[in-house]
Amino acid sequence: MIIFITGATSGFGLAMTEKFISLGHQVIAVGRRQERLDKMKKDLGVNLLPLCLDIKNKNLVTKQISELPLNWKNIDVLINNAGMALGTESAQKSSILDWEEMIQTNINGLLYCTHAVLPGMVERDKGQIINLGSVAGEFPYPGGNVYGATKAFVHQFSLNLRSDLLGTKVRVTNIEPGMCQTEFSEVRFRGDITKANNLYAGMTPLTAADIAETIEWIVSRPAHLNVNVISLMPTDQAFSGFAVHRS
Ligand code: NDP
Ligand code: 8X3
Repeated sequence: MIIFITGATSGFGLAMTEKFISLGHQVIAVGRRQERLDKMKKDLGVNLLPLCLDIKNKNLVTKQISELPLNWKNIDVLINNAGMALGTESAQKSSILDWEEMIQTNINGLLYCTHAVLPGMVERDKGQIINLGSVAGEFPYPGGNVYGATKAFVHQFSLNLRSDLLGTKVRVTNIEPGMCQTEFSEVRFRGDITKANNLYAGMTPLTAADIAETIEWIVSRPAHLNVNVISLMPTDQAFSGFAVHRS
């Protein structure tokens, strides 16, 4: 299979790339950091096609996907994984630039990739799209404001895609993980490694390997079965009750 993975240079994307290559698939690995892509190419070999691409750039996404080499063109699986949270400040203290960056990446970037790949899947009547949502798209928490809202978009867009694709063999899944230790929190806390590590202190988070295994399971389900949504959390994470302010 040909598997197109955005955000392949770190975390979930890197773990998925390694897993799918080890299973003999071809992987198109997308990320912005060229040096990481070069190292991946060296480590993973001919079944890896590195694509240095910022998914926020609509024209470049369209161009690079339309110019894929012939033997890489017929994408079987699109994994819209690239994304980020920036900050945990309350909405009234947040930076509008952070909000825009999250919307442009988690929503617009995902849409550009989907829009470029989906018509080919429908034409071939075969394909699978897996979107990385989050528990933050379902459950609110302080400081989750725009990040959670972008993931709520991913949830509903995934379900709406299924509605449009009924009658085709194209499948869509939204996977919604909870806390998982990758570079995610380093990005969220702007490189403050201590703050990022403290988030996982005294608990056992999910790992990128857990997500890669789950996605491999989704991809290997038979063609008649669509996994709509998967929500998964560390056993050490759960929900909270309503907050009440008392004066
Ligand atoms: P990482 O920070 O480890 O990886 C994020 C990846 O996205 C990197 O490879 C980064 O590569 C890439 N990326 C970011 N922006 C762009 C862009 N504009 N264009 C192309 N690539 C981009 O985080 P995770 O692996 O943890 O996160 C992956 C996804 O999972 C995200 O959508 C995140 O919101 C979601 N998620 C994460 C959870 C967690 O707790 N870790 C839980 C739930 C969901 P580069 O910088 O090279 O471009
Ligand atoms: C990230 C998961 O629980 O940190 O999407 O919001 S959480």
